[in-house]
Amino acid sequence: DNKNLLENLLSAYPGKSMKNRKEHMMIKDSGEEKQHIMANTRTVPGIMTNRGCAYAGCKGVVLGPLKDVVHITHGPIGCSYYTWGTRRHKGRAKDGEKNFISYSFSTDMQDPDIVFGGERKLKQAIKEAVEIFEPEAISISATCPVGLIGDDINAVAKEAQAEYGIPVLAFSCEGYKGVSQSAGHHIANNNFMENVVGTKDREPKTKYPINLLGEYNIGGDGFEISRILDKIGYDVVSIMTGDGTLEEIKEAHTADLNLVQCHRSINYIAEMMEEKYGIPWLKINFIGVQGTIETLRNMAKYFDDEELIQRTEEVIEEELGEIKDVIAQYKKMCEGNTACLFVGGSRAHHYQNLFKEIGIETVVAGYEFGHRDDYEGREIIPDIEMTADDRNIPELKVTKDEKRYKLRLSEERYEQLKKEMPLGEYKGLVTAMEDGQILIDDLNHYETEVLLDALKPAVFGSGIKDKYVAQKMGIFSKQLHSYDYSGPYAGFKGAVNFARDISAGINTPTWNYITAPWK
Ligand code: ICS
Repeated sequence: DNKNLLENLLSAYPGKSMKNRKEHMMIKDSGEEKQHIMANTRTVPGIMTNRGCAYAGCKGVVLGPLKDVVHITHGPIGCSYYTWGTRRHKGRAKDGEKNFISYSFSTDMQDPDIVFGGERKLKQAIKEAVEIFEPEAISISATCPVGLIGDDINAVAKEAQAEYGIPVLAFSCEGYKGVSQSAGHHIANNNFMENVVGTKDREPKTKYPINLLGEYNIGGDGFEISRILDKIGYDVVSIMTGDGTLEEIKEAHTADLNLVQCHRSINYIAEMMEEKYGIPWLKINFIGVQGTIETLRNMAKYFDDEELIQRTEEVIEEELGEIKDVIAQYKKMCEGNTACLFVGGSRAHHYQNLFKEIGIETVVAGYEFGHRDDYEGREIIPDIEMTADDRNIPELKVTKDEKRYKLRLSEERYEQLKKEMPLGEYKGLVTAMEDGQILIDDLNHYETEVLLDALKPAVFGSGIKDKYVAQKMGIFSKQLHSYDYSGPYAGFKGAVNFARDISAGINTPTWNYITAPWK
């Protein structure tokens, strides 16, 4: 059984590593009162982890999708090159908007810059970017050597901002600032709150102004979500950050509700905006048909408006009518199979719904860099011990903005709604799992092979770093980060794309013809 499986897996480790890795595993047992899992701690040196760095989380994940900003990577060329287009966050310029998504900007630091300092090169890069591209803003992201040699990117940014009259934001997101990309999310969140949100006012376009947080338009997910929200009549003030602009984030404080898709990467802003401007946040999930329906109904209920509730039901009915039969068809081809999901900090949870809708059960799930609250729910936050790594990132304290704070819900109504929907709440991945199933944090290549070999799932949902290991073992691997050049997978139409892709991947006879190169 799974207990033996994990014991066998662990037995290959030397004592200290065994103890460490054991804490990052759990077999769900709802009979136990409180089950814990260790997360967001350093990977054991020498282990092949799938994690990224703080720079990846800041520049690559949170900043990168903003299309009106020239994102300058201050560092050696590799950091910029490997974050160039690989995440597949798409951007489409609307009227008058600028779009630099397809570019990659770097100071291309060389040995002399490391020895004598790179600030001059950075200033020159900003000058060129302003002259050639005329962006709405510039971001500077630091890579490891910048912090090590002590280039003062904040001073350079300040000077450039004064000289060119556009926002120039500096992010001290050196790769080593945290144990994973998660640290970079936090650094980006803090800077947006300090320097961007609340710097421009705006009148709502409809009665329902909202922000969409933690949605990055991977493979066009955001295009599908926006299509649905527009159809119902929502006014999307800003998106953080898929297909988004910095201009819109300036106005984000004018929304009446924050939707949180990816809790891990953006919960800091959601919390701070509630504190500072009084905007409640709702945990949503646009992955999966049922998730999408539930999300839309919760949103309508939040605004408590008959017209909106009715319109929501109309749209749901219309959209469902278009996809129901197609999905049922694919379900027949997938039913009874199992999946192992190992993705970032939210998708190993979100995608379980979508798999379930085509009859596939998730038997192992884990995050690369989720925190304990992403597993166990936000109620665990007060119990999480701060480590030296956590203290690397300044904890930003915000207070009520007396001028712009507005109470959106009475205290009673907030408490009432909280009972009916995840308002200001995320319950975590563990709740999605069944008893006996495995949760595993910061999974590595060795463990991947052992688990796949023993459990032989029909599909392994993961990323580029382990995709081909799985496929050489004869197991279909679907990249749940980049979607393997496909997508969108969100919303109603996305669910159809997903069902089609998974069904094709599972049912292709290819897997029967594969002999692993090591066999
Ligand atoms: Fe959030 Mo890859 Fe998101 Fe998540 Fe995050 Fe990353 Fe991607 Fe993955 C992400 S922000 S890049 S939902 S879009 S860092 S797929 S936690 S690891 S699961």
